[in-house]
Amino acid sequence: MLSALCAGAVRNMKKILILNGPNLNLLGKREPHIYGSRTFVDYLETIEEQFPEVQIHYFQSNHEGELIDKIHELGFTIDGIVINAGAYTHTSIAIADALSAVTAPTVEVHISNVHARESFRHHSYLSAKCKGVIVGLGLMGYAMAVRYLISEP
Ligand code: CA2
Repeated sequence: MLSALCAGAVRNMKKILILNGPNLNLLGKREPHIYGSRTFVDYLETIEEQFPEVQIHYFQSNHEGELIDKIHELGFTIDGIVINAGAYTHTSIAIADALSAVTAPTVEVHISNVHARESFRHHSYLSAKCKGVIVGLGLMGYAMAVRYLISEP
């Protein structure tokens, strides 16, 4: 009985996919002046504490196809996607197409203020497929995106 109740509660939890692209596995280990000194796995614990009512799925890959496969795998069943596609943001029509194909609403996040950096970082192929974009607010941008996505009816 109790396990049936627990299973029901888990089924009713909102589910969010956080997707990080290439080189974001180096967060906290290199270039702290740009990306801060915290690892993402450490920050993920903060997000999970902040949103105990949300099931967070986290996936990081340095490979475009793996990111697309994960969007296909979860993008029809979850409540939202938070994506920082790293440098693929500025190059990948394929990831943009995958986001268009699935039903989950998406928020694009960038840790750094891409508009204050090199001009090749100013254009995103993904933004037009997203509900919104959060740039330059550090890791907090991910929590803000989750907050928005779980507030969606
Ligand atoms: O600001 C962001 O979040 C970016 O998506 C980060 C990407 C960059 O290509 C985008 O233009 C903006 C790069 C991620 C590299 O991450 C590192 C983290 C630590 C050390 C080295 C790279």
